[in-house]
Amino acid sequence: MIDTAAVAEIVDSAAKNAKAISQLSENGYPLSLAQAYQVQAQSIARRLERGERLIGIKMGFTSRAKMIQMGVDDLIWGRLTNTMLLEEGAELDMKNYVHPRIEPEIAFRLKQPLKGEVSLLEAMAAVEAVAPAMEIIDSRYENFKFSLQDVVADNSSSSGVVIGAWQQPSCDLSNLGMAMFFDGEPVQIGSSAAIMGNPYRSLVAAARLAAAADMTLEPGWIVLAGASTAAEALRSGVHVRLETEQLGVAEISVA
Ligand code: 0L1
Ligand code: MG
Repeated sequence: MIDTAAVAEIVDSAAKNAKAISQLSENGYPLSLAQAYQVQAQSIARRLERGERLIGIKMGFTSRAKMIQMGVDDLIWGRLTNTMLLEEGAELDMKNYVHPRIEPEIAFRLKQPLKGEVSLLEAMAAVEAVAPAMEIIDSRYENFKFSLQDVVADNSSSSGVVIGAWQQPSCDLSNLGMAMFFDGEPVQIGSSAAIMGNPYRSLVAAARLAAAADMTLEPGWIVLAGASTAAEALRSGVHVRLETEQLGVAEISVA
């Protein structure tokens, strides 16, 4: 019998103190996927008890590039809180992270609730605004190595999000060019098509997966659709810029 609350304390304190831990799966905590999501919920509950606020969810492993990069083969999701939101153009401080990486994404802001099995059209109708975004992922496991259960327990590596200007969800999102630059040099180039063929499909999956945790995607919430390319390791001093066809830019610097 695994004490999921005790495991939640381990991952929460690793995230809070930016200290790497060894993989749960290799150190006496062979979690099932359901238990891993329970640990995730309990560790985020600890953050909420400290005053943080839930602002949405992130979808993970929504592209083949990411699945191959991390050696897994299933969609996952995690919770976003207000302290993970970094102001666009702000400076990120490496000391708050273990070994952060950054990846290009598309963000949705909802105007209507979504829960359970919804159609693509229903998901589209629930979106108030869309924006170019970058997720900062920071696995709390040594060497960024984990099993599917490990990463889910660790809130699917979510640790930050930078969102560009919100805009009307009027353009077709199914094949937008996305290029991420470090100090003006392209480091990742891809297309929004890599996100499940169309980022709105990720929103459909988000509604279904969150419902399994009895969670409704609420109006005002942000849903990060997932990365269109592999992630890049951040380093001190670098300026990161994402350019997304039709949607514009999102930028951040590392101190
Ligand atoms: O696509 C994702 O956001 C997955 C994040 C979890 C795995 C990772 O840390 O790369
Ligand atoms: Mg991501």
